[in-house]
Amino acid sequence: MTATPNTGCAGEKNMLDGKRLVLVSNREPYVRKQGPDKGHFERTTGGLVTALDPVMRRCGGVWLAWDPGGDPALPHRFEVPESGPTFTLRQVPLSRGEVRRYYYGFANRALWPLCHYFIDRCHFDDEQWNDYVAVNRRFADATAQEAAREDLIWVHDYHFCLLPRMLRERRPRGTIAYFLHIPFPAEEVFKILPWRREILEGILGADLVGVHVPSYVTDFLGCCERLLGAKVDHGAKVVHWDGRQVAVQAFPIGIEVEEIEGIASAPETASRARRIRKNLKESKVVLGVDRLDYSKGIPERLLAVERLLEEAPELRGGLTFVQVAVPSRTRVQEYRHLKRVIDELVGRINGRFGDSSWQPIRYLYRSLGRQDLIAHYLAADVAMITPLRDGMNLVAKEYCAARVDEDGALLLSEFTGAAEGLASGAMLVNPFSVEGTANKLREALELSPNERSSRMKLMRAHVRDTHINVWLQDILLAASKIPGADCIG
Ligand code: GDG
Repeated sequence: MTATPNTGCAGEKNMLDGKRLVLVSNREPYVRKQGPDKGHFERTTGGLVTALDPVMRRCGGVWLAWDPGGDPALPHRFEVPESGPTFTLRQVPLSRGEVRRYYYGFANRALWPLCHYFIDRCHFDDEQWNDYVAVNRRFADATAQEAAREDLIWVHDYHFCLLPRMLRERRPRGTIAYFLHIPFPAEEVFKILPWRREILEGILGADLVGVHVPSYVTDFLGCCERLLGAKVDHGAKVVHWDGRQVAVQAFPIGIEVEEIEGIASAPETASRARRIRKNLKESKVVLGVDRLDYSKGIPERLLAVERLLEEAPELRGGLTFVQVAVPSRTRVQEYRHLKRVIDELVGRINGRFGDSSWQPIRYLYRSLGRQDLIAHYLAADVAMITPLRDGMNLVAKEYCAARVDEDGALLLSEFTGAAEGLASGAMLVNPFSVEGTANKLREALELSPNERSSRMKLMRAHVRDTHINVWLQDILLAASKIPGADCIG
């Protein structure tokens, strides 16, 4: 059953029935500013925070997150956001060594590449695993301190696969939900992980396991059945484990559509979009926006743009590819290497085709302000969102929400969760094929205004139907139906 979009706070609060939401994620929603303004908080960037901050602002409760390099002697509970506090941020201090081994190590050099099918990038290291266990345990203790018996505990993402089980040991009758923001891979890939059993058992401490799309549900159930020997009801999508029933469901995450539409409709955003186009000499604009991550397929995308410029010389001088790459995980070797690869490719392509008045690639290695980002969405003729693998991809949805003018084409990788819902309007591509992507890009650039508009209308309708409120309410509804739930409903 799907909730009605935009019922907002009232619907969610009813489902929580006065109980609190205790949310756990690695990334903090607000971070203390550096420099003279130190002591104040600003919101962080990234898919998870973009999705969950509005939820917590509406529902209230406690959000536990890491404090990397944090001093355990300093205060770790704050009311946020500063402009009008609605929830508590509880920071869990981690030492630099723990951050190195748990976060940059096991989470981002074992689980992240594994779940995104980059087997050759996986590093399995016992020390990193040990710190992953220790940090999950620290969070289990902190969460148990914060959560009353009847609260709904909601654990997020691959950093905390062990946490549901650890919390179950501390709260045998508590209600625990878990949501994985990245893909759950096929069994043949997942079984490579030396700690596959511990990870599955950890997640199965939850009552409700949420993933983005049905294929991840199928893969997770298959792993529980064949790698753990658990009894699985594939029809009901339930794992029988440890005397409990664990429901596994797809909840495709969405965005706060009105926030984006509001910014996109503001006259200043439209005039910023016009300035962007003017600065690009009114050429056709193709846009990529990603964290700088190998899963996002940025080099492959650059190669496709290069191929198109080779094959369609008439586009030279009249097409600009703008790539916004937000710095990410810069302490991980693979990410530093990727940055060098991209720098070199951009240089090579600009050197090869550019001249004193035109550069085919504009590469912005930084995070843009929210309004500037949305102005870029509005300025683009084509958004080129071609990850090699992506759990969902919120940028694709934000691009459609921003197109209040119902214009703009979307070139979307078939290996994103977003492709399942946006397929009717997007042009789907296999990003591993340079030639195929170049051809599709050309087709996208040549779509008639009518075709662009009818495709965009379909995609905007889907984005509205899968609003972040729908995601939240569907999860709360599913949590309220957990047999024997002490909380909600
Ligand atoms: C993970 C999963 C899943 C990006 N550049 C700027 C900026 N952003 C914001 C976007 C968007 C978010 O970052 C990126 O979200 P994605 O979903 O595209 O990707 P991940 O960060 O990898 O997120 C992903 C997501 O979790 C949610 O479950 O969809 O599959 O990998 O919101 O707007 N924001 C600003 N400036 C930028 O330059 N202000």
